Amino acid sequence: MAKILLIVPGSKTFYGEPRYPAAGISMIGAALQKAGHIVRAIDMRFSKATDESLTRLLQEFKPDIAGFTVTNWDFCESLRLAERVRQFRADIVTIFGGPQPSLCPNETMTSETVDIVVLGEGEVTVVELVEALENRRTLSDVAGIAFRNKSGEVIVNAPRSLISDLSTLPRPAYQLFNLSDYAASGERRLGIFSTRGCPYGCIFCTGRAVMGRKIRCRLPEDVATEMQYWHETAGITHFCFNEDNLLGKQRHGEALLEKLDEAKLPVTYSLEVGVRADALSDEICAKLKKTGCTIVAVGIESVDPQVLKLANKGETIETITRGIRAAKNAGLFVKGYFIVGLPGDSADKVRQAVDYAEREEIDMPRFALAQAFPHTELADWVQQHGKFYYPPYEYVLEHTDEFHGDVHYDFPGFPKEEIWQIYCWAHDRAEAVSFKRALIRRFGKKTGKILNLANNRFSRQAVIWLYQHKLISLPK
Ligand code: B12
Ligand code: SF4
Repeated sequence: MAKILLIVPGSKTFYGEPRYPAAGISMIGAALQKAGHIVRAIDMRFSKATDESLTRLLQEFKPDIAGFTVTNWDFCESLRLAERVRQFRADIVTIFGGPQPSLCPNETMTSETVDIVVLGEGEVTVVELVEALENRRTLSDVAGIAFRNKSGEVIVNAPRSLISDLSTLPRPAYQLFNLSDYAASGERRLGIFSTRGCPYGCIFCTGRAVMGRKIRCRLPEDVATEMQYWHETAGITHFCFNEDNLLGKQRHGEALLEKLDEAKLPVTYSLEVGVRADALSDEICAKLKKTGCTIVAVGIESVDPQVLKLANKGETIETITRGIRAAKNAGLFVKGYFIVGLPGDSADKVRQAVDYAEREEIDMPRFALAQAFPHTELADWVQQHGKFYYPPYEYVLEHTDEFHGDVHYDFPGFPKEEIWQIYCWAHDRAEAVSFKRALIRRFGKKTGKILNLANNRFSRQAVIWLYQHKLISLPK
C-alpha cells in the first residue's frame, strides 16, 4: 500500500479562485483508492494554499509518491512545486499527468525533477505503475508511461489502449478536497462527464492527445445517478460537464437529455466546454433548457470561411450561427470563444468577429491569442508558412498564465504588432459586450441600456474582481 499525494498546481487565470475540484486528478485519486492506496490531495489554485501549506502536508502525510495534474498553463508552476517536494525529501517519486506531459513526454522528462510521465487517460496506468513501483518491478512493462532507465535514458513506452467501458470507472474522489471551500455566491458546483474523445481534427486542439478520437459514452443513467449522489451527499446545486464533445454522438446526447428529464433533479448544469454549435438544434436546445442547462459555450474561432476551413473546424459560419440562434431562442446564456491569429486571419476578420458577437447578442464573447501547441498541425503550419517568436515548447515555458500573453507567431499579411493590437482591442470590446449583455439580461432592454452608460474599463474590472473572488456567478 503506497501513500500518494495528489497536487493541483496553482495558475493565475481569469477564473480566479477555483469553483470546483479538477476532474482528472479526482479520477486518479478514485482509481488509486479503489486499488487500496492511501491518497491525500491539495488544490494549490486557492490563494490561501501556500508553499507552507504544501510543506505542512508533506510533513504530516509523508507520501511515497507525488502526482501532479498539468496543463500548459501550470506546467512551470508544477515544476517549481515538484522541486519543493524534492527538497523536502529526495526519494519521493514525482509523477506528471494531464494534457501537457501527454503531448510532450520527452520534453517534460528533460527536467530531472520529473521521474515519470503518465500519458493520456490515466486511471488504469497509474494503478499498474504504483504497483510496479511498490514491488520494484521494471517499468518497461507498464504501457502508457515515460520514465528513465538505470542509465538515465528517457524511455517512452507504448501507449495504453483507451478504456472501452467507462462504466468500469469509479466515481471521482472529490471528497479528497474540502468541497465547502469551493462554494461561491450561493452555489456549490462539481464537474461531471458523459463522454470522452472527439473525432474532429481542429488543427490547434490538443484534446485528442489525452482522450483519443473515438467518442466513448457513459450510460446516461450512470451520469444522472452520479449527479443525484453528489446533490444528496454534498449539496451540489450546479454541475459543469467537462469533456471534448458532449453532443458529438447525437443518439447519446438525446438519451442523456431524456434521462435528465426523467430524473428531474433539483440542480442546474452548464456546458462551458465541449459543445459544437452544429449540434445545437432547436429541439436539443429546448431540451437543454428544460433539463436545467444554463450556459452553453461554443468554439466559433472565426467568422471567416477561409479561416474555419484552414483550421479544419468541420463547421461553416452558417451552421455555427444556426446553433447559436437556437440556443439564444431557447433562453440559454451563450459564451462564444474566438481565436485571433489562426491561419488566414487578419485584423479586418477580427473586427468582423467582434461585430458578429454584438449582432448575434452573444452573452459572453472571449477572444484568445492563437497558440501553436507543440506537436499540433497548427505548429506544422506555422513552421511552413509563418515565423515563430518562441519555439512551441519554449512558449509554454515562458507564457504560463493569462497575464503574460504574447504573440506566439505571425505570418505574411498579419504581422506580430498588428495581431497584438487587434487582440487587445477585441478583448476589450468583448468585455464591453459581456457587460452590456449582463445588464440587459438582468434589468431588461430599456433599463439595461441606460445602465450601460456606466460601461467602462473601471466598472468592468470591478465586475471581474467580484467574479474572481466568487462574490458573483454567471447569470442563470
Ligand atoms: C473542462 C476543461 C476546462 C475547465 C476546467 C475545470 C476544472 N476545474 O477541472 C475550465 C473551463 C476551467 C478550463 C480552463 C482552461 N483550459 Co481547459 N479544458 C477542459 C477540457 C475540455 C476537459 C478537461 C477534463 O476535465 N477532462 C476530464 C478528465 C477526466 O480528464 P483529464 O483532466 O485529462 O485527466 C485525465 C488524464 O489527463 C490523466 N491525468 C490528469 N492529471 C493527472 C495526474 C496524474 C498524477 C496522473 C497519473 C494522470 C493524470 O488521467 C486523467 C483521467 O484519465 C480539456 C480538453 C481535454 N480533452 O483535456 C480542456 C484543456 C485541458 N484546457 C485547455 C486550456 C488551454 C485551458 C485554458 C488555459 C483556456 C483559457 N485560455 O482560458 C484554461 C485554464 C486552465 C487552467 N490551468 O486552469 C487545454 C490545455 C492544453 C494543454 N496542452 O495543456 C485543453 C487540453 C483543451 C485544448 N485547447 O486543447 N478548462
Ligand atoms: S471539436 Fe473541439 S475537441 Fe474536437 S478537435 Fe475541435 S476543438 Fe478539439
